[in-house]
Order: sequence, then C-alpha cells, then structure tokens
Amino acid sequence: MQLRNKDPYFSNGKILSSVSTKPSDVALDAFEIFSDVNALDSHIFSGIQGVERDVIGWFGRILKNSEISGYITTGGTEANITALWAAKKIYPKRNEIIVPKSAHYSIQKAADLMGLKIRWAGIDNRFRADPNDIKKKINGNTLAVVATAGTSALGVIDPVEEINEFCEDTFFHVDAAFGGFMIPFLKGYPTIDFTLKNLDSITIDPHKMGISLIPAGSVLFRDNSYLKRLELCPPYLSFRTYTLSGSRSGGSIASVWAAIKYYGIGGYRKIAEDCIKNTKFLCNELGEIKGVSLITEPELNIVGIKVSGPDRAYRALKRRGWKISLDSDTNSLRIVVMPHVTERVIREFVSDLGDIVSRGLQKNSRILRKSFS
Ligand code: 0PR
Repeated sequence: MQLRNKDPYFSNGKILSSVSTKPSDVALDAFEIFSDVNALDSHIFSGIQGVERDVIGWFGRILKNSEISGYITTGGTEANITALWAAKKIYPKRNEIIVPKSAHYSIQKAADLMGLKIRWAGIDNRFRADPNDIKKKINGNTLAVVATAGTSALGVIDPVEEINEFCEDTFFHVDAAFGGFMIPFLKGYPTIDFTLKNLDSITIDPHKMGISLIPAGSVLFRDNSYLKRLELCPPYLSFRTYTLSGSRSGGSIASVWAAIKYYGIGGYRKIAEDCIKNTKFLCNELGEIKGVSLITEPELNIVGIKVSGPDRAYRALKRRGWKISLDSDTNSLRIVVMPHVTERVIREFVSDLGDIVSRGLQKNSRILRKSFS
C-alpha cells in the first residue's frame, strides 16, 4: 500500500488530464477470476473464446452489424495498429495513409512499424478533420483513411459520415477509442457504426468510458475476412492466432464482458449523459470567470480552456494538486470530464482556477501601472 500511495487515486477527484477512470467492481472481480487464463491459447482455454465472442456480438448490436468480428486488445494503440495491419494485408502495394493532424499518435506508431507514409490532412476552425482535404489527397496509393470520433486533445468528432463517402476504394478506419462508449449512446450524435458502407474497422476502448480496466481495448471489423488475413498457425501449437499481441489476458476480456452485462445500454447511456452534463456544468462555471474562455464548444467530455498566461496557470494548478495537461497545439488547459470528475470536483477546480486567473490579472495590472508611473 505504501508503494501504491505514492500515486494518486481517481476517487480523490483531482485527476483531470486522464481518459482513464476507476474501474467498476464487477470488472475487477471478473479480471481476478480469469487472471490465469491466457486467451491466446484457444486449445487450452476455449471457454474464454466464447466470452470474447459474446462481447464482440454486443459491439455488433451497438454498431448495427451482425457480421462483426474483432477482439479485445490491450488498448486503443494495439487496436489502431491492428486495423492498419489488416489494411496493409488487403492493399499490400499501397503505402500512404491519410490522417488528420488531430489523430492519436498511435497512428504514427503504426505508420513507423509498417513503413507507411502519412499524408496529414488539415483540420477546420472547430478542430475537426477537413473532409475536402482528405478527398483531395486520396489517390491510387492510398492504403487507408483514418478519422477520429472523439479526438484525444479536444474530444471533437471528425465528419465521419462525409469522409465515408470518399472511401469506397480504400480502407476506412475510425478511431473511436475515446468516443466509442459515448457517441452510440447519446441522442443527436453522428453515426459511427457499420451502416457507413465504406467503414472497415473501428477502435473502441472499454477501459475509458466503458468503466472496464487497463488493459482492455477493442478492434472491430466489418466481417471475419479481415482477421482471417492476419491469421498465423504456430507449427508447434494446435491453434491459430490473429492477434497482434501473443499471450492475452483472459481477465481483460472477462472484465469487458462483466462491465457490459452490468451496465448494459441503459447504464452506458446514463454514464455518457452524466459526463456531458458535467462537461456543460464546467463550461457554464468557466463562463463566470473573467479572462477565461473555451478553445471550442465541446462535443464530448473534453474541454480546452483558454487563459492568459496558460503556463503560469498550469504550474499554479499543479501546485494546488491538480493533475491537468497543457495542450501545446492550442496553448490551452485540457480537462477530461471522466466519471470521477463530479460537480463537486468541478466547483473546487473552477474556484482554484478563478483565484489563479484573478491573481494573474492583478499582477499584470500592477506591472502595467508600474511601467507607466
Ligand atoms: N486513440 C485515441 C483517440 C485516444 O484518445 C487514445 C487514448 C488512444 C487511441 C490510445 O489508447 P491506449 O492508451 O488505450 O493505447 N490514449 C490516451 C492518450 O494518449 C492515453 C492516456 C491515458 C494518456 C491516461 C494519459 C492518461 O493519464 O491521450
């Protein structure tokens, strides 16, 4: 415990920069029960394969695709790499991927690993991928187009429906690692499911708003043909494998299974709605502080805050115990309103920020007065 206590707990509320949260008890219990199960070995552990099929089937219902296939990865990074690996198997001769500047850095890792060239697509003034730029960049060498449904920096949703229209002759991957447990459960949000006719794969992370635990991500494909292309058969073992990682935690799969059974669609809708409600509450409270504004209107539960002297505010917040990040692209404070970021935590944060900002303004005006006197 002494060692664990060197790090903070989500339950103390001051962690504002993380897309992780406290896992649910059911997920933790399930993890423990299955902790000795290696899901790689379907010969010894065939039971866990059925549990995983159940989980993927559930995603199939959420994403409107009864043919869905996929598996539980360690997280979004492995899922994104696997999706692009499958794309490379389909189009082995192509080597360019079109990626909006706001995409998660795991896409760069995938490109590095496979020797792919990234063609960066622009973003608009709301930080969403520019579909026209993507359209212009597609050519015969385009292996894949990547869009993000809930960007890591600001939680904005790329115009996935529009981008889908140009992807009939290339692989189309949507990284919904962050937004995947939000968007399908909320009313009035864009479609990010397999009714998009060119969508090949999607990443959704249960260890984020799915209230499962780390490690647990997922990569989901339109049908079974994608994983078939990744299949290997180790000569000395009596099973086939298609996963990027070798040994795989049965505990992760079980934790996702337990969480989706426990929360169900209704439970996840409530979690998503609460995150949005608290995000709105934060934005309203911020509106009361002079000298503070939003980088953009949040779509999901990430807020970019513009303050004068962001570095100073960031350091002062850190000194007061807040775990917060500073986005260097927009020079803004970045807050992720995860389930542990409650109204009480938000009030406390806004009060600290207000105090820090007003001290900064007073200091600035003292300096100004001095220089004019
Ligand atoms: N894609 C998107 C859109 C993401 O937001 C993330 C989240 C990933 C992929 C990668 O997921 P894994 O981390 O599961 O591989 N990634 C977070 C990020 O880089 C990871 C994180 C989590 C960072 C907790 C900080 C932290 O405290 O922003």
